[in-house]
Amino acid sequence: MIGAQALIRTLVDAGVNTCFMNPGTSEMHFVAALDSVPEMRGVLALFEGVATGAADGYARMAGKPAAVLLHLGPGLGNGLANLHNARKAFTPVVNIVGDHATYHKQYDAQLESDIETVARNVSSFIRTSTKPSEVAADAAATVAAAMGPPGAVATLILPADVSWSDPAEPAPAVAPQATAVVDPAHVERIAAVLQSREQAALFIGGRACRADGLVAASRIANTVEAKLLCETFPARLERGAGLPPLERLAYLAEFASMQLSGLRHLVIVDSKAPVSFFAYPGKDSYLVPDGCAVHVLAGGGDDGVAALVALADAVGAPPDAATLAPLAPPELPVGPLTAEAVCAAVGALMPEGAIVSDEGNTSALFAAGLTAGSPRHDWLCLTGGAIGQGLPVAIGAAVACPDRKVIALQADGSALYTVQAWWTMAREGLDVTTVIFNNRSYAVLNMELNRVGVEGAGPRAKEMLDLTRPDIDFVALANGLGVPATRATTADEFVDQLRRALATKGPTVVEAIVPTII
Ligand SMILES: Cc1ncc(C[n+]2csc(CCOP(=O)(O)OP(=O)(O)O)c2C)c(N)n1
Repeated sequence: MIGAQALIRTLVDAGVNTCFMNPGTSEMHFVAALDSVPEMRGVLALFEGVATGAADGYARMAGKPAAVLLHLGPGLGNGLANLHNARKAFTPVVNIVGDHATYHKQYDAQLESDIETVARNVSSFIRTSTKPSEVAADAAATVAAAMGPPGAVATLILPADVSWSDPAEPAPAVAPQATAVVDPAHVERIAAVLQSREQAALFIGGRACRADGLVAASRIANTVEAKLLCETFPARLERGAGLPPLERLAYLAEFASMQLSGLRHLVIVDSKAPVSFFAYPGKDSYLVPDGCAVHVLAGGGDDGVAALVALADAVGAPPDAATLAPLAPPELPVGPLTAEAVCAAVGALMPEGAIVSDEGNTSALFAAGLTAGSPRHDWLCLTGGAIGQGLPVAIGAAVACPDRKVIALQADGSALYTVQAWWTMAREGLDVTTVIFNNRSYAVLNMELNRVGVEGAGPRAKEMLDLTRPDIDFVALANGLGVPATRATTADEFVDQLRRALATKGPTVVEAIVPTII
């Protein structure tokens, strides 16, 4: 076996059987080895940010990592923003970056660059494989590092000669570390704090946002009359009918401060104390109110769900004390097409088990409320604030869960960072309906212009936030990339088109022409 074959076989044996890629010359032996290890599914992306975002979406839904294959430093750089989002989501990603052959590096050829420096920004683990006989063990170690806990981006740099040389043989999987059990005495201490009945909130994130964590958290909140909040952009939130509803912390610090005001205790599970997204002149960055004590029940390496269950029992919460949302989808909208009408239609028509990739930005402001009573679904957020994640994450979710409908709620500006994702959806026949909110603007930045204290912004500044001249035709873009698409300008048209898109198995795009909400 050559190194590339042993590497791919090792990945498959460790459960990593999907690789999102955009390869180049230095990765040709990896590509060729796909035919000798047919259990590995290769998925071609036409831009590296699509591949990295897809790996993020895949692992959020599959609960195990995908691999990514990128071409040297420039390829890694192109994929960096979505690796950043994956890092913030604590998503396990096996990030394989091809490099020049070991003996070629000294010549500083055209594509030579410092890959490690680029990788360091997002990776919790970096290894450069130096021998074909070691590449399989390196791969097994990379998978284990990615799994954490918590999950992380682990980077394996793969020189071309390590890939093409023999002898190499597969290595056994390295057992990932178990999550740590939270000390029962710590749970008891926090239970006592909550039983004091001073104003408290549970603030949950990460794995605690899944059904079992939510049920335990809701039992606690109801029993001790605490608030239940989750982080602003959870990686994966299970929600809808039959699950506990909860408030997400608001994006705008002004609103987040209102949600947190008056608290004496904040109990954090698999998240961190809330801070403002950006600094604003004269405003607080740290959002925990003065006089509020922060108690970390469980961190990312701990079993936060088990800790929540233990805490629920410790405060004497009955097993059935959780609040469960009723099935109560909104009415279908009529009249003019607005962002709110789009969200209402999505809430009314969403099928059971849908997966929503939410990069609707300002236009999706109403989506949480209007889908709270929809059938049970998963909600995937923009964890790291680096836009261009929504469509790639939708790809990954659809590859991981081929029997579930994926709905990408997608703002127009953000869509265009990684719009090549539609081609991969078409190529792979992925069951994704993209709803484009075409508000012809970087709307949120218009608001931020005021919030950072700019006064009297002029037309030259506003021009930088405007997406007209020319207007962008998303139907033409989607068609050009192989995805059927329609455009709606009234609520009735949108409802009709969304209904048809959701009834179609395979990728579809519905472009909604909407005014900005700001
Ligand atoms: C990678 C990256 N580049 C730039 C930005 C800055 N940015 C934040 S929001 C935004 C525009 C968003 O516009 P759109 O996606 O159309 O959503 P809208 O604000 O109109 O709802 C930009 C450019 C970012 N967050 N991430």
